[in-house]
Amino acid sequence: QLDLAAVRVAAAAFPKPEAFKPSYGTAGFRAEASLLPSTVFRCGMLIGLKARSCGQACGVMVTASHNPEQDNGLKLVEASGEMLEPAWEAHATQLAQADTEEQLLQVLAALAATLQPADTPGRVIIGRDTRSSGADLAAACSAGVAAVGGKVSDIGVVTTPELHFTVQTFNQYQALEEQAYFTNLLESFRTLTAGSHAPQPPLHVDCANGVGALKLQQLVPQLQQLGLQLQLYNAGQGRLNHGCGADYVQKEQCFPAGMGDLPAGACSASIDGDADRVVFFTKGQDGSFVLLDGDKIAALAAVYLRRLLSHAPPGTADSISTGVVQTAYANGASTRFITEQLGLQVRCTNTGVKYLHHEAKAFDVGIYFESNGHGTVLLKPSLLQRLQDMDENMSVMQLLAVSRLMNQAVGDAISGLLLCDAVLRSGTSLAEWQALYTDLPSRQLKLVVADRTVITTTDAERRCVTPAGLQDAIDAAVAKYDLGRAFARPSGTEDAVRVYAEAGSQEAADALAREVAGIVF
Ligand code: NG1
Ligand code: ZN
Repeated sequence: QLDLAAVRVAAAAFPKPEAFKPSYGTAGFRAEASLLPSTVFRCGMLIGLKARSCGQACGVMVTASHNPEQDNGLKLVEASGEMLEPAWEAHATQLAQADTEEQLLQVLAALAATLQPADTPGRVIIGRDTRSSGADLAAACSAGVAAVGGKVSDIGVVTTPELHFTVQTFNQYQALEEQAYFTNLLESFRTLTAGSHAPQPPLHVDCANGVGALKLQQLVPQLQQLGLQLQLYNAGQGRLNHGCGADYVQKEQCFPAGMGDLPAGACSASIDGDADRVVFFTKGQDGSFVLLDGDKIAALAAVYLRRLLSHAPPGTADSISTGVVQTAYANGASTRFITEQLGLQVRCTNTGVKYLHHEAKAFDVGIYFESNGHGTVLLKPSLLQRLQDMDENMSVMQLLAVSRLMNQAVGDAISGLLLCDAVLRSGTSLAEWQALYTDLPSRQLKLVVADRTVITTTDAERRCVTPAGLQDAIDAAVAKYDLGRAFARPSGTEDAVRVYAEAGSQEAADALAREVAGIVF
């Protein structure tokens, strides 16, 4: 079933750099682009076999998201449009790390034996972001798919969520046109904003000089007709993710390049290099930088969905489970707001969207956002069916529109932008959004240590298991601070340990973070 001789010939064109040991991390593979041809070729073989085995389309996104231009990476996508099942990450790592041709063929043959690829060619939909290394890496990936007898549809430069959406909808409707993605966004946004299409003050968007700029530019005229004026910044002339983008804005807590001069109160947002994250920001009357991060977006979405559900036919809200999924990085004030003020359940998972997505699916309405702005709102198919069977009422139509606007496969910055804009038009002002709760002062530190793997964690990464004594020392430090909370965990994307601390004042949060960093070292 698998022509190993052909694989051997094809693989010879993509040798693995000797010392390179790639592994499938929190968000797929990531490295300096020149290291990656063998990895993407081999992942092409893996996902090609998976597509043949399930007889459906799977996907590959070539991107390194918020990392610098010289890096690249890839994320593998299931036929459902969701991220690769965690159990498969180990296969991808094993294949990517094989040192010799023999090892590579052995791993591949073992995979093929378990997968039993069918006679159908299967299909792999490949997309890439705007990085200059993307086209060659996509071609290497295509060669991998072809080497195992799979068929490729290269859809060129797209956002990460667009690729996920395309895989999901291709398997439903066999359509690959990009217009389907845009039409879905525009039509659901139109329904959500019905009755409020009068021109609003502009929404200023930092596009990180990435693929999001290309896609938003295409949407500008139609959004204008719906009353949304988008003003795009960092829209492709400058360096990707350099001094701009959602990651920079959230981590550095400052205005992105070219946006510091906006007037106080201007509603602004920042997306990342592959447009799967979004955070909002504005300028206070005193000129200060004010961040509305992923936690604030989750809170706004929760307020809005609770309102829509309360206007749905009697009994609907009571029979529906609504929950918010966060990670340990969620500001404690947001968790308290959602549980105490909104009365909704909050669950905490490990860092990484795949964990949040999985947990959110347990609710009828599952809202998940990482603090960095990566997330979405999921509505369970059984709930959608119930809503479709109900009499047409504005709230029911809007709930259905939320499920179409919000990417159901993965976090999507464009969906998030449009949802927040729709809510802001529905009666919650930017000032009210800011005032939902006040963030506890916090501090994040990144420590480069000899071996980050000596730290292992439990309880959604909030407590350390090893090395022995570390957690007791952190507990003792935290106990000294009013409203103190802190944790340390190894990063899944960088060779570093991350420390997070929050406390009653900024000085206290800084001091607690430093104290925990001292313990970790
Ligand atoms: P790591 O490096 O495991 O902390 C980072 C982000 C995650 C997630 C992934 C993937 C923080 C603290 N961590 O993971 O939230 O977005 O990258 O991009 O922001
Ligand atoms: Zn991203």
